[in-house]
Amino acid sequence: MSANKDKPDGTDGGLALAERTQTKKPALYRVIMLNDDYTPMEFVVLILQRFFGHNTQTAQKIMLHVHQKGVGVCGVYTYEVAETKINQVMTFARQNEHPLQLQMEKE
Ligand code: TYC
Repeated sequence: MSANKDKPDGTDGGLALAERTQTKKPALYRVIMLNDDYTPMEFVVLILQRFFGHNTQTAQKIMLHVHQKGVGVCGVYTYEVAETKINQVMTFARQNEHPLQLQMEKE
């Protein structure tokens, strides 16, 4: 069976669907963080470390990017993982009474 690596779109360009191994890659989604005037910078850095696995230096860089540009990417995931992370972070932010907003965006 083809490994489906013959063409950049992941198809092999010729074999019938039933004859080839189905290895279609899942769609990916960016988790986007939005700036606001109230959420403390340290809280945003903590979120980026705890929920998105960034080290302190990268987390500070992403936080400052969002603070200055208004929006930034926390990470890229499958739909279900992105949705779960957004729900977990928004819940944690609300528990701490911060208005932090995250959104999902297809890659
Ligand atoms: N702008 C916030 C402040 O000055 C910090 C902040 C950064 C808030 C990123 C949200 O997604 C955010 N305290």
